[in-house]
Amino acid sequence: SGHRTLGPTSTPTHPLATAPVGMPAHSVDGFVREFLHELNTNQGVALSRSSANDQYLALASTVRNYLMARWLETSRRTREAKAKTIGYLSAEYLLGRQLGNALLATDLNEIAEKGLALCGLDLVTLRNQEVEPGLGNGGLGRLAACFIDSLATMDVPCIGYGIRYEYGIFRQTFVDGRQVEETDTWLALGSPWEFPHPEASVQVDFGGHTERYVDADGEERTRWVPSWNVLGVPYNYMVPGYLNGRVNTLRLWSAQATKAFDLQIFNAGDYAQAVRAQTFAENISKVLYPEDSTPQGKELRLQQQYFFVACSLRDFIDNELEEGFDLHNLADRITYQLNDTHPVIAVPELMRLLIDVRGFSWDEAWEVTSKCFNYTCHTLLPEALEVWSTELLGRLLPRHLEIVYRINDQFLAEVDKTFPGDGLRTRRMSIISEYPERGVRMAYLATVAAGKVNGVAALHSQLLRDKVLPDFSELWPDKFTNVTNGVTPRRFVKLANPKLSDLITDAIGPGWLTNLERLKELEPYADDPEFKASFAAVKASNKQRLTALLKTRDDIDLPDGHLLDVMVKRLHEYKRQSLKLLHIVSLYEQVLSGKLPASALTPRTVVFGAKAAPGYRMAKDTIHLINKVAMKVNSAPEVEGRLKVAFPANYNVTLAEKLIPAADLSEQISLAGMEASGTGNMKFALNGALTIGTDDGANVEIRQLVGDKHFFLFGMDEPAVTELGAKGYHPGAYYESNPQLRATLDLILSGHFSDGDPHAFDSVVFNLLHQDRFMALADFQSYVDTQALVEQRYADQDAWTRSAILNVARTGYFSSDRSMRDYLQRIWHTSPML
Ligand code: GL2
Repeated sequence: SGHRTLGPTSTPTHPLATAPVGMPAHSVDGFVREFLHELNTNQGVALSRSSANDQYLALASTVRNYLMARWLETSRRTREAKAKTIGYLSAEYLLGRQLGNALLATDLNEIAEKGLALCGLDLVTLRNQEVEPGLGNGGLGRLAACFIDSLATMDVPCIGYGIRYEYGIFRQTFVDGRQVEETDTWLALGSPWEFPHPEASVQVDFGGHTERYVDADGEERTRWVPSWNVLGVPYNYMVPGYLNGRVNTLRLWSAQATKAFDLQIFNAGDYAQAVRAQTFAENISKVLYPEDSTPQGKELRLQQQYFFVACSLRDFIDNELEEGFDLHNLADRITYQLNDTHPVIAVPELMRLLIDVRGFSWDEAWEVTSKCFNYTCHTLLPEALEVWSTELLGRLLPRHLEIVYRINDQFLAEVDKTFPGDGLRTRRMSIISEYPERGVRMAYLATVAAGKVNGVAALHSQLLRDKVLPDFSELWPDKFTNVTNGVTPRRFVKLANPKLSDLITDAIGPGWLTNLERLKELEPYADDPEFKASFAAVKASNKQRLTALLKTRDDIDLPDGHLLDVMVKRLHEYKRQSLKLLHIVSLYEQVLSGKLPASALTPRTVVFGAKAAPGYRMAKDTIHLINKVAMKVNSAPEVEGRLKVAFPANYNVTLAEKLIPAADLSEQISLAGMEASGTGNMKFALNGALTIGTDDGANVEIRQLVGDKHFFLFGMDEPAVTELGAKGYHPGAYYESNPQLRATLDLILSGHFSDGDPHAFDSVVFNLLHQDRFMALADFQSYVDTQALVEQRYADQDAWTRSAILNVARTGYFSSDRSMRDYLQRIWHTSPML
């Protein structure tokens, strides 16, 4: 291992060889030349014989070429300045389509549109060819993508490290209303945004055992003797800043068999076995685990985690630092952000590198390691906190387990010094859990090693201190902090909502896209009749755009003039899609039974978008129920023109970009204390939807900023939830005492939505009636009452539009640029390059 020899072997004499890399001309003509050149030389086709895919790939390469010089220059500048880099370690990056963002970052949109038109091609059609890289599950993965966008835009050196899954999040389809998963073959038609570097592959070891030996200086040392290994091949992706000339790197690792690995077996004479070995190695980066917030503890997942982390640490030391750099000073050059517990195995890996490979003493290594990491926790669900059994960890990474034990010994000694004789506390705080099996609590390991530990919204960070890690926050109060999440306005305002963006620029001038607090300047326009009319027209136009998309994409008809009520997020019991469903069934039941004339309903279309983890039964049954209710409600003459349910399959970033700008009402209805932050909630508010939501996650901060009058709050708050839980929660009591709730559940139990089969939805309904861990029945009445307020408010379109404008004006805080500023100041202690 070590530094590779790079560059020419003798002094270059051609003037171009030492000049900065060139960039194609920023003109329609230059663009057309470059595009046709790419089509002809890269795709090997003439324009007249090119497919839409050829054209897309050539277009992507063309735009890429405009970023290339800046990318190489960014890397040169960063190295030269020896600037501190953010190493963002994340198992997920939910990037969304790349082309639109690259066009935006290079200011090439108009040029591309004109140039392609001169070639007889349509930019929008080609943009729609792109299959989004879905290398994440939900909010956590999308957050990582927003953060690296913001860092590039703010001129901060950052390398995003992760896994190049061959298959991303599954493609969801519905068969008879049930979710069916298909593989996501995002690489099948080519991947123009990546640059593989097989020559820079890194070997990653697994298994085997450890040995003690005495080195030349007479020191006792440990050596890991692994039993197998794989290669990590880096694939680089550009992360362009917005119009600022910076292009950072996202480096994703792909697993391959090492030569030695199959040669060994091949020499033993078993060719078929050698080929199987290849497959075995490549399995490591084959597929993204589709569980969101509920990991399954699979061995392959631990292999994935160690694989990408080991590659990433080695990569920075060997390829980003100058030769001979003294690793005692590593923290001056990199700060690693641990995106949840998935990359936490990096902590013992850095210790191992420093001690076993670089000859550091334990104390020297800990001194460095404990300065290099910070940890972000993204959950409050106990089942989401990863615990790896010591049996598995010891088998896969025996040296790392030893190191974890020693970190724990040293840590518990410190606890004992601070709280002498408090054995109970020591046991509570141990990184090693003993029940139900001996395991390593990755969140504890992260907390012990990290300089700072943060939650992702104010309420979440408070609950993290008080409920998840109370002993740790008592021991190290200053270690804990909050950074409220944010979203990138480049993708989720400018790209997703160009018409609103133009309207904003007309009103307050340019510059707000990189200084989103400036949206405040829109406040006076909330009372400007002309602006209000334009704002409403933008919303109407976004609805039409969505209507057209859903027609072609899903053959769904969106009615005109409805309140568009949207709930899009992963399907999870704590998020309470079932509560939204009860509201729909309740409205429908009241009309059906004659309690309410259909004319009393505000015309409303509810749109769901949600994937369920393939092994999560309750979530899948809920999807089935939603689809069955949709089928019935949508064909019932009683509510025709008044109530409609749409559930387009395969919700993803691409669909989100069309759905969110069209929405009137944003559903953020998790049980208080369960949603760490939410980020969809921010995207909706920024695009002028009003929120109906609980006092949970970032909803709390959204409501504080937009004001109570412009936010529909309902349900128990977190202390009330805790109190109800302590006193004993009995969902059946709500069923007994609330006639409308009873009629609603009874209608489902009657088989009305399941062709007369009364048992089809037993799992969902009986779970609500007898367990209801997330207290949907307790919040039901408050929810439907608040929905009635929504309808009253919507009846006054002028007041609604005013509130929508104020939502936009007051939510600039939720730019991920602001989140990054917070991390820079309070956690990373570094600043943009100037
Ligand atoms: C999540 C939280 O559930 C969500 O509330 C939060 O907004 C995001 C980003 O911080 O992280 N945690 C988690 O495991 N997933 C999330 O979306 N998947």
